[in-house]
Amino acid sequence: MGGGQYSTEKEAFDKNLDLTRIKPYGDTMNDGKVQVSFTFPVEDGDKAIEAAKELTEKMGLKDPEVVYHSALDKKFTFFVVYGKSIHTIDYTKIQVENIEVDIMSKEEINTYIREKIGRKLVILGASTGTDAHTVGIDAIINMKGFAGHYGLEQYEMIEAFNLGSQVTNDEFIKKAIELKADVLLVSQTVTQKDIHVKNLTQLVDLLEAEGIRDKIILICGGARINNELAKELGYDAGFGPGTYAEIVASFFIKEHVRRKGYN
Ligand code: B12
Repeated sequence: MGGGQYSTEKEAFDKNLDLTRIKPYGDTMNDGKVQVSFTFPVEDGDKAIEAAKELTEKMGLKDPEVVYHSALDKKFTFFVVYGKSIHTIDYTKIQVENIEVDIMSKEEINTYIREKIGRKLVILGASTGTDAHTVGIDAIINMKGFAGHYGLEQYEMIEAFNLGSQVTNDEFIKKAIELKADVLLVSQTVTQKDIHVKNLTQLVDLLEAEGIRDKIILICGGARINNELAKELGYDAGFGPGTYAEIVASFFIKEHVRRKGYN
């Protein structure tokens, strides 16, 4: 395997940043250095180490070095491999669907709801399906919030309900109907085997079957959720790491007003 992407040796050692051909940065520009870790379902030993090197070469890493290997069990071995990526990315062509939110303060949000909506907005949140992670949804809803940003329970013009974790989609919808929720906040943390996709999709299907999908602002969030995925799954918006209550509230109050045609 060689550095097939370079037309000249000079190019291989070019230390200038070229956004049309970015590479991982190790300790010098364009060195392409990356670290990968994985487990093979085989016994630790020379053969396993060679297999780990060959795999990382196939992944596009030049000069792979197995810097750590450890038997997890008789038949499983964990590896850490360093290598140089032969691939580059044209950063100027990358497009992501970001959510544009004009972030308002807690006070501005309360004033906006009072003046434009004239009643408290009802928010219902949960970590749904089999997902047991509550910290994310608590960060957004619970009074004390997260990282110095109060949660929605602190907002005078918001009535917020947090059902916690492992709430089935059926229970969630039942509660949404009972409370006449304006906004549903769904948290999903576990993404193994795409369980979040199945669960989030099922919620949309059930809301549609109940005939209430278009009456509700439907938002999901979690460490591996982004707006693009959320939209694809039929949600109004999706929020990832670093979200605070005021960010999501700034989005849903304006969306509510837009839909109701208030001005
Ligand atoms: C704490 C924790 C647990 C605790 C949870 C306790 C609790 N009450 O929540 C316990 C021990 C129960 C647990 C269990 C498991 N966990 Co766990 N856990 C974590 C851990 C260490 C931290 C997660 C966390 O609290 N983050 C802090 C919060 C604030 O961040 P956040 O969730 O991203 O939330 C922010 C944003 O994403 C966003 N957000 C989140 N939700 C929402 C919702 C809306 C509407 C909006 C707008 C925004 C939003 O806003 C938040 C604030 O900014 C992570 C590893 C890590 N370091 O991240 C693993 C991790 C999430 N767990 C993991 C796994 C696999 C599990 C288990 C399946 C393990 C097992 N085999 O049993 C079980 C899950 C069982 C189940 N049925 O769900 C994996 C998930 C891998 C994956 N991608 O699927 C992780 C990443 C660990 C790992 N590296 O493997 N876990």
